[in-house]
Amino acid sequence: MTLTRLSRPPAAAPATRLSAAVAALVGLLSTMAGVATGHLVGGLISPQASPFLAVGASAIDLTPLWLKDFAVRTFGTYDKVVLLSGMAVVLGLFGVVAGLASRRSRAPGLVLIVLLGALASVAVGSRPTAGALDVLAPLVASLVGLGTFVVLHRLARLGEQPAGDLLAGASRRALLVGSAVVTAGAGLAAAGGQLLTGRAGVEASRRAVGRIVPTVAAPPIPPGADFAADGSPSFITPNRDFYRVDVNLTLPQLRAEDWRLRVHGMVDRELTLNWADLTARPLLARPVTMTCVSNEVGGPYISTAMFTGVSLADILAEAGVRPGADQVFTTSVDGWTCGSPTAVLTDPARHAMLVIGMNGEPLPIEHGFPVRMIVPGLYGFVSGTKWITDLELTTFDAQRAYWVRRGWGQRAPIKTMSRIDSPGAFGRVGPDTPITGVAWAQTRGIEKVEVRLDHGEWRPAELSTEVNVDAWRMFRLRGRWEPGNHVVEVRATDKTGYTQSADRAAPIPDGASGWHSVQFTVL
Ligand SMILES: Nc1nc2c(c(=O)[nH]1)N[C@H]1C(S)=C(S)[C@@H](COP(=O)(O)O)O[C@H]1N2
Ligand SMILES: [Mo]
Repeated sequence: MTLTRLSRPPAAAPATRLSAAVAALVGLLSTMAGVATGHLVGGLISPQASPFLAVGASAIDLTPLWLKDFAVRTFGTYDKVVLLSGMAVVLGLFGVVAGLASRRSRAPGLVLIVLLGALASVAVGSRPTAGALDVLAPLVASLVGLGTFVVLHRLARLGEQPAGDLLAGASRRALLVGSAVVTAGAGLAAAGGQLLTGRAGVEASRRAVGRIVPTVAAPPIPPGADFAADGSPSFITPNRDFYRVDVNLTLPQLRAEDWRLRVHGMVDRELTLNWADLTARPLLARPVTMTCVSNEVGGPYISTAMFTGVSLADILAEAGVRPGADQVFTTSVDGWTCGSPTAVLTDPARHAMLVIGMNGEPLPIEHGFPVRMIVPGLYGFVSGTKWITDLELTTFDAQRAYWVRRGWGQRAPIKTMSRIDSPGAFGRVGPDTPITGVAWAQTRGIEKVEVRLDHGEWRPAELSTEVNVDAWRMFRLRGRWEPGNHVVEVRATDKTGYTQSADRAAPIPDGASGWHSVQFTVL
C-alpha cells in the first residue's frame, strides 16, 4: 500500500457514470426513506396524512367499478393488502427508474422525487377530512427523499473512482454503511407509522365502555336456530368472523367520549347527541342479519349478530321530520356517505337503530366503534354507516351518496336468497351427509326452502326455528345419495309467496340473484 495515491491531483477525472446497479439502489433507497418518513409523520398527525395511505385511499375512490368488483371478487378481504403491496412495488420501481435516470447527473432523480412528493401532497390534501397540518407529512417525505438521494448519489459517484483509489474505497464503504442505515431507518419509520396509524387511544376508550347490556334483554336464541352441527353457519356469527366491507385502509380513530351525532336538515328541531345522551336512552337488542350488496350468489358477505342500540324512529320523531324529506343522508367521521329512505327509518316496526353493541361487546372498531347505523332489510351500503357522526334529512334528488355516485342503486332492499354451505364446492362426502345452508329474506321472512339434486324434483328442506323475520334461517335436507358426482341447487320462498328465480343478476346495481349450486362427490 502506498500513500502517493492520496495526493492524486484534483484534476483526475470523476467517474462519468454510475453503474446501473448502484444507481438503481440509490433511487430505491431514497424513495423508501421518503415514503417511510412520510408514513411516520402521518402517524404523528393523523392516519390520513400518511402519503402512502392517502394515495391508496385516493386510488380506491378513483378505481373504476369493474376493477373494484374484480378486486373484491378475486382477493376478498385481502383486497387492501393487495392494493398496498401493489403500491409498494410500483413505488420501488419508481425509485429504481429515478436512480437509473440519474447515472450521469442527479438532476433527473431530484425532479422525479419532487413530482412524487407533489402527487402525494395532492392525495393528502384532497382527502375529504384533510386537516391543515396533514400536508406536513408529504412535505417532510419529499425533503427526506431528496436529502437521502443527494447524499447517497454523492457517495456513489465518489465510490466509482478507479479501483485502488483510497477515497473511492472509503466512499464505497460509506455508501454501503449509508445504505444499511437508510434501510434500517426506513424500516423503523414505517413500523412506527404503522403503530401510530393503528388503534391505541380508541382501544382504551372501547375497553372503558365495557359490556353492553340492553334495557330489555332479547329472548334467548333457541337451540334449533341453526344446523351448525351439520354444516350450516351458526345462527350468531362471532364478531371476529363477521364479514367486513368498507372503503377504509385505516380505521377511523373515534373515541366514545369524543363522539357527536348532529341530526339536522329538514327537521323541526336540530339535535346533537353525545355518548352520554345516547346511552341514557332505552337500549334495544335485536338479532339482525346484515348483507352486502356485492355478495355474489353463494358468497360470504352475510353475517348475523345480536345488535344493541337506540331506536332511530324515536330520535327522528324528536327531531320532527319535515314533509318531503325522503332521504336520510348519513356521513361517517371519515367522509363516507350513505342514503336511506326516511319512511323505513321512521317506522318503529322496521327497527332501524343507532347501534353501540354487537354480541354483548362494544362495537369492534372495524364494525363502526363507537356508533353505527343498522337498518334490517337494507343492504349495508344504503343503511349501515359505521363511525356515524352526521345525519341529515334531505331528498334523494338533492344528495347522492358514495356508492350511488359510483353507479350503484339509490334504493336497495335485500333480495330473497339462499346459499348451500355443506357439502362445500367439489367436496367429497359420505352417502348420508345432510345438505345444509342458509336462506334470507329480511323483513319478509323465509317460508320455504327447496333443494334438488342433479336437476331432479325440488324437495322441501327442513327449516331451523325462526328467530325473527330480520334474521337468516337455516335449512337441512337429509337423505342417502348415490356414489358419484352430483350437482345440488337451492331456492327459497319468502312469506310474501315470492320464490327465487333462476335468472342470474350481477351484484351491481342492487344485489345479485339466481340459484346457488354446488358440485360434490359421494364416495
Ligand atoms: N363508514 C363506512 N360505513 C360503511 C361502509 C364504509 O365503507 N364506510 N361500508 C358499508 C357496506 S358496503 C357494508 S356491506 C356494511 C358492512 O358492515 P360490516 O363491515 O360491519 O359488516 O357497512 C357499511 N358501512
Ligand atoms: Mo356492502
